Amino acid sequence: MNANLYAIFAARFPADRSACCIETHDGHYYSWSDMERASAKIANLLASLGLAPGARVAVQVEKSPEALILYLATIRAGLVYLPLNTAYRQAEIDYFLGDAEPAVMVCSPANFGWVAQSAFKSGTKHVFTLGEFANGRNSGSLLERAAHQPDQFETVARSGDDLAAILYTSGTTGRSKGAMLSHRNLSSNAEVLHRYWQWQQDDVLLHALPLFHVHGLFVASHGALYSGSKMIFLPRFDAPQVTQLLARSTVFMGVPTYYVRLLADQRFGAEACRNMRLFISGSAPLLTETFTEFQGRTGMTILERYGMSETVMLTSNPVDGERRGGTVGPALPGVSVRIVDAGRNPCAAGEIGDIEVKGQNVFQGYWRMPEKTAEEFTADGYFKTGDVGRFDQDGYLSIVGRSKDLIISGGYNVYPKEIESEIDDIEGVAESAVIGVPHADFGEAVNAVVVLRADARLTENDVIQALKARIANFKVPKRVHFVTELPRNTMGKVQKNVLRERFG
Ligand code: MLC
Ligand code: AMP
Repeated sequence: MNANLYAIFAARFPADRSACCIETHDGHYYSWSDMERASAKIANLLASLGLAPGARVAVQVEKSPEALILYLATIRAGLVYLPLNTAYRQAEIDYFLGDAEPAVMVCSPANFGWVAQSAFKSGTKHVFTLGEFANGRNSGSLLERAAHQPDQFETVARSGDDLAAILYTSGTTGRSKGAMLSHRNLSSNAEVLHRYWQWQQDDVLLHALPLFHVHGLFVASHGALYSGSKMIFLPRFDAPQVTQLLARSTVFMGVPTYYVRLLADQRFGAEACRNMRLFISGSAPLLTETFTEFQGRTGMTILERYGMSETVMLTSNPVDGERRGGTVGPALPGVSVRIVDAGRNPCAAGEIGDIEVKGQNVFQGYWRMPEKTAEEFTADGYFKTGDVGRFDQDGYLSIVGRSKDLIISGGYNVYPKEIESEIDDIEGVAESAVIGVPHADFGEAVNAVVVLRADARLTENDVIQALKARIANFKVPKRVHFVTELPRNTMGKVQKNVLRERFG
């Protein structure tokens, strides 16, 4: 049997291919047959480039049904999909292109000039654009090129272990690492979630998440594709629009910020949710206050689950059975999750330790980093998540912290080390420390604490503007605090807890 993820989805598409697969916020409909034909055309175009098996297709485009079709076409053609956050700036893109050496890069028309330059410099031969261009001219349009291709394509045979996607996740030390996910990693997780969350073909998913991370692409889109269910696509999360469209939906997924923003609108309540079956939250901790307020306002209980780029989904609260606030539920069927202490001994229920995981969902390793990969796995094959938690007596997991120095802001991961090196490169900065502080909307906000050189005259705004030119906006500190020295322990390590207490 062909283990290609696309073949697995296609075998489950509704028998009536004229049914709606995607409806957009502005009233366009894409049938299942449109998805098949349009992905065949793009797959034919990609195949015509004569790429080696396993070649990477890097994509940094705005969200649209065509972006999802491009993803499906890439998988269908047996190539490896590499999605990139639209917020990434040139220096970040240069790094990904240099590290992943994609054969193809697809970007937004507005970025074509600089992206093409970066791509050609790093040896990427094919650069296409996808999306609308303000002044009508669109060099390298992928859709124009694909329009002349046949609308039938035989999905390339892949084994379960072949790579389907690489997702870059930032490293606690140094640069980002590409997590390599196989067709089986993705299909096994889609299948488990389909059953566990009781997806039905007549479910309607309101899709408001970005398409370049696990949550929007592999959890939300895969859920609907695997179940043959319709999606209502929003280009981005917008609370009033979501409130209005929930009446025609049955499933919604979001990061905790989405729920905080929905609740901030007094018009949001039980009436808006009258048709809803399931609200799912993940990517960052959902505060118990949000969980409880949501229950009070809507009569519905948010289902919280836990996952990461390297492992897709690990645990989830149940659909039937108790959904416990402050927990991410039990391990999913077929996924083995354990907690170990500092001596690597298993922890008893109630004891806090490191969370480790094993299963078909766990990735194939970091792209071209065999040593780093080896470090992150135990001798008996468990992946060290870098999260810290405890199981209760009933096997429900609570995440209580992280052993990795990571900030999660509005569901996006920010690694302090990366921001600190960017700040330290600014003329006049002696040293810096980056911390996460509680934030009502984003959960955590990035803050920087900076020590200037004796003669430097930098302001908070100078630091912020310098960073905005180099790194994605969501990584830029919301506040910059100046101090004369950083607090250190006897080993010389910066005491971030002291800084968090002072500035949080
Ligand atoms: C935008 N900004 C952010 C931000 N998003 N700053 C910090 N954290 C964020 N998450 C910046 C903007 O660039 C802008 O900067 C300012 O904050 C205000 O923007 P906004 O208009 O309020 O932001 P908005 O466009 O509404 O975006 C917020 C958001 C978005 C929450 C809707 O960030 C979002 O969709 N997050 C979802 C992330 C996600 O999909 N995570 C899944 C990862 S997968 P300025 O300077 O211009 O004012 C994963 C695995 C798993 O973790 O388990 O799922
Ligand atoms: P990413 O690398 O973007 O895939 O982010 C994965 C990280 O997000 C995990 O290692 C966790 O730290 C965090 N995460 C995901 N889901 C949850 C959740 N429900 N609660 C708390 N943290 C979460």
